[in-house]
Amino acid sequence: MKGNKFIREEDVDAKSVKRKSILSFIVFFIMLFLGFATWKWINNQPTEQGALKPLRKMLDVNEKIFSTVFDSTKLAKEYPLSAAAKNVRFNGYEGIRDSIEEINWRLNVIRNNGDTLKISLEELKKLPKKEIIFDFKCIEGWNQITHWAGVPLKDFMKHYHLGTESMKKYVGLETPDKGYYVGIDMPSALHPQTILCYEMNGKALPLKQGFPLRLIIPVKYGVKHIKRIGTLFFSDQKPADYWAERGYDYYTGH
Ligand SMILES: Nc1nc2c(c(=O)[nH]1)N[C@H]1C(S)=C(S)[C@@H](COP(=O)(O)O)O[C@H]1N2
Ligand SMILES: [Mo]
Repeated sequence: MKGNKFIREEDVDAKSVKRKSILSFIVFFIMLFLGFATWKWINNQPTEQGALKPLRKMLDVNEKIFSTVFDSTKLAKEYPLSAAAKNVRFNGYEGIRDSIEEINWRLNVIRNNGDTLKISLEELKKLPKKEIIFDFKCIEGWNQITHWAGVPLKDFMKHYHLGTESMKKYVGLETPDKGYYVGIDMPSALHPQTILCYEMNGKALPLKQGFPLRLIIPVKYGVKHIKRIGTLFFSDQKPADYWAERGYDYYTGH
């Protein structure tokens, strides 16, 4: 046997190490490329309600879990009158910048059959009045114990024979100019503490606080408490929602 048939041990090691490191390099670059491609792909997806579609899908899964876990019989904590703020904060002017007169205002309720009920503030005030003092919470990070009164949405719906409408999955509410709008899941809309509100601290709502009529829905964050309601409708599809379109959670319960 000639010496050149023998391969020295060191040579074998050096060769396999070289091969292994080339392989590692290739794998590393493939992974790098795949990571980059995925990142590119997510970024190039269309947005849906303010979030990129693949990420929105994950949010939707979260929302499903929360909306089924949400217990509509759970009451928000209520407080004594003495705890209610005298100087009530206000926040958000969307849809309420124009002036408004009570005589020109009606609550438009679109029935399932397409008819529209037009209800004046005077008529609403004849319905049983409920007061509520609760901790109003805004997503932006402030909260305040405040005092409101109006007719529970549930009682309102019974009074106006909106039984078939209450079988729908959502209530949609819009300002008269459609500048602000929210969608509420039916269990939260029919929650005993949800009111069509026309009073704050025992007086008519101030303009900034939503005169003549706003929603007070203590089981939700401030964004859902739409001020100056013009139209109310019912739907099995999620109604458009101003802040959900800008990326906030649709249900925003707490
Ligand atoms: N029409 C209308 N309603 C609205 C808003 C708005 O911009 N326009 N902002 C919402 C938000 S984010 C909050 S926190 C509450 C604040 O209610 P307040 O002004 O009575 O404190 O109103 C909600 N309702
Ligand atoms: Mo808010």
